[in-house]
Amino acid sequence: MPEQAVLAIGGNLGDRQKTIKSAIKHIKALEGVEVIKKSPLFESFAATAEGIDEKAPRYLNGVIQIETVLKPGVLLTKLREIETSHGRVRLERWGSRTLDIDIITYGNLIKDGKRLTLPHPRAYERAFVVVPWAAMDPSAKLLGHGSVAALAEDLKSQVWEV
Ligand code: A4P
Ligand code: MG
Repeated sequence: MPEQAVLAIGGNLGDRQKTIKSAIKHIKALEGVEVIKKSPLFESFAATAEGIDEKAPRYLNGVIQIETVLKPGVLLTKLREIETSHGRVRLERWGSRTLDIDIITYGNLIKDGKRLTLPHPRAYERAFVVVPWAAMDPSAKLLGHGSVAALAEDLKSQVWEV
């Protein structure tokens, strides 16, 4: 049975909009994955290990809803390949990047593994995830945190539509 999953896509280096569009195209092209819905894109200041950095390049972020027959670990591997083919290099955690694709939810799966934690442990507190998600799907729920629209309401001042 296919599962519904929500993916968060973002980046703060290069032509951000072009990269996100291309990433979605590559996700669509994956065998066993269908893109069901796309959010509008929102801009925000970089969240770094030291807090919000207004001087760092700004991020552009969006989310998509997919339907997939791929297992979550396989999906993560495929998404990693798409990141790499779009120039992603991993230097430091939360460092600037051309493209980051995170799995926010995968069905109702709860998992805390070495490679994969589901739902994404920081999604609920990130404006750049919940605001686009609520715009895409006003009735969405995040396991353990309830209404995504309610989470977005509290955080919406941290992001702006471009
Ligand atoms: N991993 C565990 N669970 C997941 C999941 N559900 N989806 C592991 C994707 N990956 C998951 O990821 C680090 C590790 O998380 C991987 O080994 C993977 O197996 P990464 O992509 O290599 O590094 P990262 O993205 O720097 O780390 P992380 O922890 O995913 O960072 P976040 O929390 O996603 O933050 N500011 C703005 N404005 N917009 C952003 O999009 N993104 C980040 C990254 C920081 N600041 C930002 C933004
Ligand atoms: Mg990531």
